[in-house]
Amino acid sequence: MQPPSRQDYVSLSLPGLESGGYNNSKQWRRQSCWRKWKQLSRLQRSLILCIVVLLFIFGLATYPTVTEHLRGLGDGEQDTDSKDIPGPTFPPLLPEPDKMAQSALPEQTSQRKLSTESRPVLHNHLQRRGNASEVVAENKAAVVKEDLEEGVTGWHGPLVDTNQATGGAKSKEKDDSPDDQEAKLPQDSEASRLEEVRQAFRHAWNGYKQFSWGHDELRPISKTYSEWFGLGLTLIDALDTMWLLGLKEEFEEARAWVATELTFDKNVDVNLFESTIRILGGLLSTYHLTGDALFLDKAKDIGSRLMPAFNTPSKIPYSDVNIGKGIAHPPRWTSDSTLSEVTSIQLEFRELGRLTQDPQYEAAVDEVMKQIHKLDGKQDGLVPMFINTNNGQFTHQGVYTLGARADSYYEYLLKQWIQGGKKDHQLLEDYLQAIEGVKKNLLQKSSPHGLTFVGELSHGQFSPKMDHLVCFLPGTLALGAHNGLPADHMDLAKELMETCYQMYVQMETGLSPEIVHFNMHEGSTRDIEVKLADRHNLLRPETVESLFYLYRFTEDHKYQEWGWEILQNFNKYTKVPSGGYTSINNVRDPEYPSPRDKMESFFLGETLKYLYLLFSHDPDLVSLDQYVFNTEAHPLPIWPTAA
Ligand code: DMJ
Repeated sequence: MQPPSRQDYVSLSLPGLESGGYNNSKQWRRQSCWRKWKQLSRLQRSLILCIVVLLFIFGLATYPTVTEHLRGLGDGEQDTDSKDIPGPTFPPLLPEPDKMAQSALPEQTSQRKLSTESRPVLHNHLQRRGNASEVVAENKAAVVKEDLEEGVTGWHGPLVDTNQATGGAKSKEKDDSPDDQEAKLPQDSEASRLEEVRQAFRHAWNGYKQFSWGHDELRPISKTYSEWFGLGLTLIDALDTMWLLGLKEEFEEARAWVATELTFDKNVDVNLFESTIRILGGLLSTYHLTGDALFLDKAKDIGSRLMPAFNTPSKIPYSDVNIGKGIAHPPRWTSDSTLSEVTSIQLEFRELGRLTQDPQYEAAVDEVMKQIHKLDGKQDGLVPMFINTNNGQFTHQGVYTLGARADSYYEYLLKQWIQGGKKDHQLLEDYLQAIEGVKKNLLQKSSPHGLTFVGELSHGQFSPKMDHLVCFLPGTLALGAHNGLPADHMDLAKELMETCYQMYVQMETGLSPEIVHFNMHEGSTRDIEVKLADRHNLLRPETVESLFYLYRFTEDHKYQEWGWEILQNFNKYTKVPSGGYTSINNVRDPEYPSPRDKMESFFLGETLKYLYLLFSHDPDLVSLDQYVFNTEAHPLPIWPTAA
């Protein structure tokens, strides 16, 4: 058969393409547009120009800074050399839930010293109620309409009278004297606050149980669920929280689901980092707290199924793995992995390696750290946000942040050093250098009140933008100081803790937005600005996490008070009457914070756990000298020092 001749094809003639090709075509289109424009009336032209100008102004007002366009999943970090791994030995198991719940309802609050520090001379949200943005009012109507169309009738703002109960928000309108503080801390405050967290957990759990049992995340407003990996993410993330809170019944029903329903033999793509910190971390931690081998078996299963991620030309892991097929791949649009994601899986895989005595796990994650330790492209210990899985080189160089895509790299440098018995000097050096890098490049003071904050650097240009995610840093700095690192780390931790608290207290709902920008110009009237696109709150844990560390190490009750206020505001603005808590769109509108209809698994895995630990006066309830928390708040044992 003859191949078709050129004439067999249909030929299309387009005006402008026939005689002169692409350039003439463009010219033709330009002329045609211009003719059409001239045919419009003056009014029509003015209207179009107005719309273009408005769109331009709106675009400028909401255009994301340095890293926001790259924003996505998590954070990360770490490094280490292979070590001699001693046979598994465990720190003492914690008491059974019932017993623990009782021992956590004690009487010795008076032994603790009361803070004599006065309150920060800054704003509180009660004083700023009138400042909600006008734009919010416009948005509100649209959202209410949308919710009504979806059949949402149960949402309202306040559910809890913030003036009730002990201490907290009410007294913030004046500076506290020591007497005031004493008044806020009756003998039973610890017990009642712990019970309040348990109630919050039960409420969240009831929503999950009713509407999303066995699925990944609760959508509490629409009373359904969302699936991410299809692995019961919230249930697994919440296991050790239930154990620690003494919620035995809830724990047992969740355990039964893990025993009978949970299977990883599924044709699903999971994100390596997220499934490591939430699932592998959650199972390992629950195994250590309970001694129940079911959780270790499940941890081994998911751990081995994640390993194909490390089969890359560079040994820098891909972001995604199909755990059923054993095939890993990068995201569709790039062969890069996120820095924090490849450097915040080390605590978990190292522990899995120790428990199984299988060297492949630690070797794989150590290799990542070794490569990153050696790479060029860091600035004073600060790392770029992406790394290429083919050639193992940093990409998108010149952008440095402690927020999304880099955060837990710094956290895991310190925590791996602690996990391994403080022997790996390379990890320690990288951590110390990075903190010096933060001080030199990213630390600034706001105006007018001089809040210390951590901004971002993009190709030499400083941006006063700070993610809520950065609020892990006060806790990490305090943990380092507790482990013998320079005392000025603790000073910085306290300053940043104050800033993170102000990110809550200066909002009308008393809840922090996802991102803030700090004013640095003399004459500014307020320290913190929030862009329209950044006003959401996802029920994130970082601030209450740091409050927990700060309280543990200083015993200053003000940190408990701050956490108490935050819990009350979560109850007031994010609790959904039919069950569960929801992330919200607008922390600046106390009348209608606009629910997003999602309860992230970390609200149960992290936020409520850290609040519970913050309100407990028992330093042995997950001792920080025996356990190190992974970046999803799952405690893993600090390895016994080899003899
Ligand atoms: C969690 O999954 C982890 O804390 C992670 O390190 C950062 N993001 C969320 C919580 O905000």
